[in-house]
Amino acid sequence: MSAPTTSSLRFRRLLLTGAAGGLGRVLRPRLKTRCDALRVSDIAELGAAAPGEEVQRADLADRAAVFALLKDVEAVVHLGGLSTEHDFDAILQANIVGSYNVYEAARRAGTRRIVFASSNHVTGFYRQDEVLTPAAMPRPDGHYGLSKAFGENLAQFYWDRYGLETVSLRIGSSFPEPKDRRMLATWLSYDDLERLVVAALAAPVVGHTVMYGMSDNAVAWWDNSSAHHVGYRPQDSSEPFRAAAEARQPAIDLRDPAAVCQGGAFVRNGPFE
Ligand code: NAI
Ligand code: 15L
Repeated sequence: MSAPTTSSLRFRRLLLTGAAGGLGRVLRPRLKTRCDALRVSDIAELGAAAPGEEVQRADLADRAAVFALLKDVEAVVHLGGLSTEHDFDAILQANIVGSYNVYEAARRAGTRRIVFASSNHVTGFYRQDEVLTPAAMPRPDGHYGLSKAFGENLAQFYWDRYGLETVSLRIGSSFPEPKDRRMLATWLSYDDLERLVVAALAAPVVGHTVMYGMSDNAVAWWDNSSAHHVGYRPQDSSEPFRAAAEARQPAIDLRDPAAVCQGGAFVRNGPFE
């Protein structure tokens, strides 16, 4: 049997967690074209199921609910959880216990692969004048970044012990456009996000691969050459937004860690939702 390509990729059942969130709403219709059944889940309201969709609300911290969620699932795009800094107890439930539940349920269900939405905040305390590979030692910039580092370790463990594959995507800043100077380096367009997730699902052999998620930006702090096998080829760039971003933020203060560190404001204990 030949491995799927990004154009022929098709699953029987794919699970999308965090489907009610910003990126979940972007990926929900796009992933639908890649599977017979798209199971969408979130703790929040998800709306009615479209044709070919299964809506299954669940709290990721609820183990029994997550075990039910993974039933007959071939692959998972795991976006669910808290996506900014919070107090540790909240992060513990949604991101740490939540990700453990997803991995353990996936192992029991015989799921083949997970695409895990990690974050650039795993390495947020590196400076903006350092270019990192995914092998750089983690330097999380808060509870949130710590939880994503845990998620990556979980992925490594489930690959080493159980052969469950993961691509951990250290996503930069995936929004309609870069909001400030920092995001000129970290921006990931929604179309490139789709390319990245589809490549991570389609690559024939990944084991546990860690890579950064950014568009083809002129300024970059991350070197993804160790993940060339995933076949992600970004097509967008933040450059057309440069003038607007610089006008919004005319100067940066080099004494401010939030201006100098890759994690931006997260290194100062924010933003909170
Ligand atoms: P979001 O906050 O809009 O979406 C996350 C979703 O997870 C929400 O719909 C929320 O209701 C759900 N959720 C939270 N706690 C839950 C729980 N206990 N059980 C079930 N669902 C729960 O975040 P966004 O921007 O869509 O990000 C998606 C993923 O990508 C997140 O894991 C985030 O950490 C990651 N990421 C996003 C980046 C971005 O630039 N948008 C950058 C780096 C990482
Ligand atoms: C993240 O991990 C967050 O989920 C997102 O909301 C942004 O803050 C992004 O990082 C970023 O670093 O810009």
